Amino acid sequence: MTSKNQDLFARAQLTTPGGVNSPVRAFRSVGGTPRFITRAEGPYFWDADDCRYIDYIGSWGPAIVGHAHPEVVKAVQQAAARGLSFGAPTEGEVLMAEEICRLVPSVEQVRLVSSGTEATMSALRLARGATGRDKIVKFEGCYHGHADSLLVKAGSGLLTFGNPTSAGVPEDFIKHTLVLDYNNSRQLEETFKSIGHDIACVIIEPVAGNMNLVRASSEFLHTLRRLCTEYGTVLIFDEVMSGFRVALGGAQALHGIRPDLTALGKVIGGGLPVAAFGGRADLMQQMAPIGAVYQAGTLSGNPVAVAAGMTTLKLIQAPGFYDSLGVQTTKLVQGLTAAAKEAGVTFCADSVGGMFGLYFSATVPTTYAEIMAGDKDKFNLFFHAMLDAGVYFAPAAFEAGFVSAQHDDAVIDATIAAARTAFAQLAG
Ligand code: KE4
Repeated sequence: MTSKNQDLFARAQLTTPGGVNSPVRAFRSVGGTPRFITRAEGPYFWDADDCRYIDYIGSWGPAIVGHAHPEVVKAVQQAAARGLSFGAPTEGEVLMAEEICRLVPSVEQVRLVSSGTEATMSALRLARGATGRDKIVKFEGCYHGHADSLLVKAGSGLLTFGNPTSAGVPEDFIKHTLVLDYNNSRQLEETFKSIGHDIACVIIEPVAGNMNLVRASSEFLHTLRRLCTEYGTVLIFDEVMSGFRVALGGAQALHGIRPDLTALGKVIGGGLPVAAFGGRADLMQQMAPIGAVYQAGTLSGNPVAVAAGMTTLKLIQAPGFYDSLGVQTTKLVQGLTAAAKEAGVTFCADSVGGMFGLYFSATVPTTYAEIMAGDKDKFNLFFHAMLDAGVYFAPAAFEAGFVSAQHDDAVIDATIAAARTAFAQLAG
């Protein structure tokens, strides 16, 4: 008898490419049948066969306070009862803009949009409009959403599919996009020395989460900041994933670096579509309707989505929220590392705040090349062993994982117990 997941997946593929609305969900990197989720609560979600999983995706970051948090659900219900969307400004958008500017000091002005792709695409356009330059720099393994000029050797889904450059992106659209090596300061210096005055912006994930988790070294980020300042290049921190995930003020707070623009998403929507881009007021003032750089969105600042985001932003400011999130995430990665060592499996793990990386390699990778040298087949075997045990990690070796405030000791201990068995199977 087929499972309901299999039936749904077969049906889905008749009407939707790959049967999914975002490629990574299709399990093509790990194989097997995607789980169709019916409900979620706290650290758990359930699939169409009513199997329960400990969820380490958290909707790829947004579910930081846990799924279906009563206060978030109530705020959404109350907002929805007042109307879903008006296409006109609301007080909620003012409150959210003020909150983002207060929590992320480098953001002096901010524009709300509906996805991380919109946020980075708009920040890029602003940087080009403000500088009058065309060239942009990104880093191999970093993913910034699917805007054409950024879909070049992207990480995330594309890397997972081993398809470093998307079809359908004209050569003309990417000829201004330079892809450098993450954590390579020497290459950065050389590049700026040769074409620095032609570079409109550099966009970076200050904690990379789309080639798996890879930390940018503080030296690398400070070099980047120095060079952008020296050459009048706009420094864009893509904190769609790391913002409010690695710390309340994002990775920029951890490194004490003030980017010129920041892209945000995920957590600020609490699971509903809210993203944002913002930064120096002199740059943001160049945005329509007061400036020459155009950007717009029917559902930008949507009142129901903003209600979910504002409630989430309130909850993450509870005393000790990030201390506890960091402790739980550290317990997870240390427990997994110990379990792998007991079984004699080559494995290591790392975490920053509430996000983590799992690596089937001897040392924690610091570059894209080191990530690619990891044992992807071992990851896939581990993924399925854990899935069968009711633990849902990212269905791809090149993704980060996420812990919520609801992943308590019992949840972490259950995960590690399942991992002991999974690692023993791998070693066998
Ligand atoms: P969205 O357009 O998917 O909302 O955001 C794009 C984006 C931009 N910047 C960073 C740093 C991101 O991580 C993302 C999206 N992250 C992926 C996770 N690998 C979303 C999951 C998916 O593509 O389904």
